[in-house]
Amino acid sequence: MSKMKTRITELLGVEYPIIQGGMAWVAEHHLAAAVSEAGGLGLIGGANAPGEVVRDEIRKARKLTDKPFGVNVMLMSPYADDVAKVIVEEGIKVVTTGAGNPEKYMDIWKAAGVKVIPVVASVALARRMERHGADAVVAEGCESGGHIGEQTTMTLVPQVADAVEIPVIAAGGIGDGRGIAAAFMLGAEAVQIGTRFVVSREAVVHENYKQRIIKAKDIDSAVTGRSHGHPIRCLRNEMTREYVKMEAEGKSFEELEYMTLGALRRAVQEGDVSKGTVMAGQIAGLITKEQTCKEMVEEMMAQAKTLMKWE
Ligand code: TUI
Repeated sequence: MSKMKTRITELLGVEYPIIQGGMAWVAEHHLAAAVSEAGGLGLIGGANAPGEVVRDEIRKARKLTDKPFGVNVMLMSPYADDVAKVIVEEGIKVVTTGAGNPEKYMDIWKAAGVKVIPVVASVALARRMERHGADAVVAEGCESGGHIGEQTTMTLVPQVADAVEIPVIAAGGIGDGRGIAAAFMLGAEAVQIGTRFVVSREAVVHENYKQRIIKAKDIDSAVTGRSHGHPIRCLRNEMTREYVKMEAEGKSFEELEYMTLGALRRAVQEGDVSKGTVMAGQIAGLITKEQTCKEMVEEMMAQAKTLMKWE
């Protein structure tokens, strides 16, 4: 299949305008390497892991691929400072950030020649990131799984594309070639895909978690934590029902946090998809089978190219 050139494919040195989401517990070295090998940009998710764990993941990914891959820094992590340093020490060339404002790391990353791509959920943060030297932004709508903002992808992407000169990567609700084509129509020059890659053959994720996504219907998505300002999108289950009940009863942030502590790891690694947190985007209902990352990328790109009449 012919390449698809945009400012993002040039910036990242990748074949296809697809980057992988930096999903906590899911985006480890096998997945990152597989997405990069498929011609996209794989990412290791720093999540809440200490710097040394991320360093180890980077080194393991390097053994699996010679292609470029990046690291996602979850800015609410207590180890974000450490991970930011490890990225420089390990010579990583691309960073995406989530759940915060990465300004304080911009100087060290730029000085080390790292391409910085903050994930934003608003026009204001996109503008601010551009002023601080970001190379691109991911405009992530609330269709995404995990920690979300308020705007939908349909409304956020064109507004961010109009507000900044740097290239925009669309995220949230994209799971096939139609979503990619739509994102390009909105002004994006690449897409970030999360949920579909969770069910990839290479993702080291418990089979129950993959099956829960594969079986999900359109309306199976829920958002917990809105009342205390940390909205998290995941699939409905016993945990979300109990959470919503406790939220309605006005339970404190601490009590709610305690309930979800470790719940994502329990779902991803142990397969507890009833009491664990099954983070996934609203596009889960569209995802019907496990495939390799290469099959996914090629299928999506072929469909997008036909729709956009690209050669
Ligand atoms: O970061 C994500 N998605 C995530 S992070 C995550 S791990 C986690 N676990 C428990 C609690 C919180 C997080 C799971 N999913 N996506 C990128 C994203 N960033 N979405 C929204 C934002 C965001 C929101 C507010 C970025 C910046 C922001 O404000 C920053 C500021 O200071 O203005």
